[in-house]
Amino acid sequence: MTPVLYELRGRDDRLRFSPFCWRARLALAHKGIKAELAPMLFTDKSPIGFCESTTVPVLKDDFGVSMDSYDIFKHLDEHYPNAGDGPLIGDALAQARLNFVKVYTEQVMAVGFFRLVALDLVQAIHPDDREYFQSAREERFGMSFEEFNNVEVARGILDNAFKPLRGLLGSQPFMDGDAPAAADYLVFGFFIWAHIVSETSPFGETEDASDPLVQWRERMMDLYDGMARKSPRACDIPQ
Ligand SMILES: N[C@@H](CCC(=O)N[C@@H](CS)C(=O)NCC(=O)O)C(=O)O
Repeated sequence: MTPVLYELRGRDDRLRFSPFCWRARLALAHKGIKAELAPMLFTDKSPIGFCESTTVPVLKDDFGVSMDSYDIFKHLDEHYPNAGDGPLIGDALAQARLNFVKVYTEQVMAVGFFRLVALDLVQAIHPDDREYFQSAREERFGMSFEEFNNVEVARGILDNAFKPLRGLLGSQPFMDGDAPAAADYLVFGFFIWAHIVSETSPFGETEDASDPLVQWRERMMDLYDGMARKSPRACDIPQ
């Protein structure tokens, strides 16, 4: 069968911004695997009703069903080890180190991105999903989106969170070395999420083209025939 990647869609079917689904998309592109992209709404999970998951991405292929972005990396390495650009993760030692990148990304950096784009994100989400999404996240954060969305606070978090990335990318082009792999996709998922839903830059009012992190983001945008750069943004599609 053609592999199918179930992913979140926004108010327009062309708006595909989920950071976790982007990880899976990039991992499939890395392996040179063409998948069918199947959309899902937060409030209609029937497309993934065949499995236990309540979240996307979900990948279904000849080898089974994988229900989490990180598990999709592992699944692809297990079943398509040498396809495309080779391993996403590598050996057990590499995986143990990658776990740190995942935790750092989701627990430190992601919060900054979320506080930067929360209100724009709600506008990018499908109208049927807005109330569900906003109330679930407001409960999780213990504050309204109007309070949570704070560009100054967000940039403070991101300035700190970006320091280790800049330190690394000052001496190598990708987080995984000379070429991109799982660590790059784990982190970049959040950059492309913010880029698709919002015009607010994570770097401040002006971006410094000599910043190694800005340069890395541009390289990531260009990967696989510019798939991230070509992805429609909310600002390009009228409400
Ligand atoms: N651990 C999961 C997280 C996936 C996740 O949270 N996906 C969101 C979309 S960005 C989702 O499907 N949420 C469904 C919901 O909140 O009901 C992964 O990395 O794949």
